[in-house]
Amino acid sequence: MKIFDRPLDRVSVRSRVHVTEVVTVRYEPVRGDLNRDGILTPADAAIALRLAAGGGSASCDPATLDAADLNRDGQVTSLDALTILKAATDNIDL
Ligand SMILES: [Ca+2]
Ligand SMILES: [Ca+2]
Repeated sequence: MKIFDRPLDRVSVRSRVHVTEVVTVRYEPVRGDLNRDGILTPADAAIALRLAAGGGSASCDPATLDAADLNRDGQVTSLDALTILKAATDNIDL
Protein backbone atom coordinates (compact mmCIF):
# COMPACT_ATOMS: atom_id res chain seq x y z
CA MET A 1 0.00 0.00 0.00
CA LYS A 2 1.26 3.43 -0.86
CA ILE A 3 0.32 6.84 0.43
CA PHE A 4 1.54 9.84 -1.49
CA ASP A 5 3.48 7.52 -3.73
CA ARG A 6 5.68 6.31 -0.88
CA PRO A 7 5.65 2.98 0.91
CA LEU A 8 3.52 3.00 4.08
CA ASP A 9 6.45 2.20 6.40
CA ARG A 10 8.35 5.30 5.29
CA VAL A 11 5.30 7.51 5.61
CA SER A 12 4.47 6.30 9.10
CA VAL A 13 8.02 6.84 10.35
CA ARG A 14 8.18 10.35 8.96
CA SER A 15 4.70 11.35 9.99
CA ARG A 16 4.97 10.59 13.68
CA VAL A 17 4.17 13.64 15.65
CA HIS A 18 4.86 13.93 19.34
CA VAL A 19 2.88 16.65 20.99
CA THR A 20 3.57 17.54 24.55
CA GLU A 21 1.33 19.99 26.28
CA VAL A 22 1.25 21.08 29.85
CA VAL A 23 -2.27 21.23 31.19
CA THR A 24 -2.85 23.01 34.45
CA VAL A 25 -5.91 21.94 36.37
CA ARG A 26 -6.98 24.13 39.21
CA TYR A 27 -9.63 23.04 41.64
CA GLU A 28 -12.31 25.66 42.11
CA PRO A 29 -14.34 24.63 45.11
CA VAL A 30 -18.07 24.60 44.57
CA ARG A 31 -19.78 26.69 47.18
CA GLY A 32 -20.97 24.40 49.91
CA ASP A 33 -19.26 21.28 48.58
CA LEU A 34 -17.04 20.86 51.58
CA ASN A 35 -16.01 17.25 51.06
CA ARG A 36 -15.19 18.01 47.43
CA ASP A 37 -17.09 15.15 45.88
CA GLY A 38 -18.73 17.42 43.34
CA ILE A 39 -22.26 17.36 44.76
CA LEU A 40 -24.05 18.94 47.65
CA THR A 41 -25.27 16.44 50.20
CA PRO A 42 -26.22 16.51 53.88
CA ALA A 43 -22.63 15.41 54.55
CA ASP A 44 -21.48 18.86 53.43
CA ALA A 45 -23.95 20.45 55.83
CA ALA A 46 -22.59 18.26 58.63
CA ILE A 47 -19.07 19.46 57.88
CA ALA A 48 -20.25 23.08 57.93
CA LEU A 49 -22.00 22.49 61.23
CA ARG A 50 -18.84 20.99 62.68
CA LEU A 51 -16.90 24.03 61.48
CA ALA A 52 -19.53 26.31 63.00
CA ALA A 53 -19.17 24.55 66.32
CA GLY A 54 -15.44 25.16 66.19
CA GLY A 55 -14.45 21.58 65.58
CA GLY A 56 -11.84 21.85 62.91
CA SER A 57 -12.09 25.41 61.65
CA ALA A 58 -8.60 26.15 62.97
CA SER A 59 -7.09 23.31 60.97
CA CYS A 60 -9.32 23.78 57.93
CA ASP A 61 -7.82 25.19 54.74
CA PRO A 62 -8.90 28.68 53.66
CA ALA A 63 -10.55 27.41 50.47
CA THR A 64 -12.87 25.14 52.44
CA LEU A 65 -13.72 27.88 54.90
CA ASP A 66 -14.47 30.17 51.98
CA ALA A 67 -16.68 27.53 50.36
CA ALA A 68 -18.51 27.03 53.66
CA ASP A 69 -19.20 30.71 54.28
CA LEU A 70 -22.22 30.92 52.02
CA ASN A 71 -23.61 34.25 53.21
CA ARG A 72 -20.16 35.87 53.07
CA ASP A 73 -20.22 37.26 56.57
CA GLY A 74 -16.68 36.11 57.25
CA GLN A 75 -17.52 33.18 59.49
CA VAL A 76 -18.99 29.72 59.22
CA THR A 77 -22.13 29.47 61.28
CA SER A 78 -25.12 27.17 61.65
CA LEU A 79 -26.90 29.38 59.12
CA ASP A 80 -24.35 28.38 56.48
CA ALA A 81 -24.86 24.72 57.42
CA LEU A 82 -28.63 25.13 57.16
CA THR A 83 -28.29 26.75 53.75
CA ILE A 84 -26.14 23.87 52.52
CA LEU A 85 -28.65 21.37 53.89
CA LYS A 86 -31.51 23.15 52.14
CA ALA A 87 -29.53 23.21 48.90
CA ALA A 88 -28.74 19.53 49.23
CA THR A 89 -32.27 18.43 50.00
CA ASP A 90 -34.35 20.92 48.05
CA ASN A 91 -32.07 21.16 45.02
CA ILE A 92 -31.81 24.93 45.24
CA ASP A 93 -28.91 26.69 43.59
CA LEU A 94 -26.39 28.48 45.75
CA1 LIG B 1 -20.14 17.27 48.68
CA1 LIG C 1 -21.30 32.67 57.03
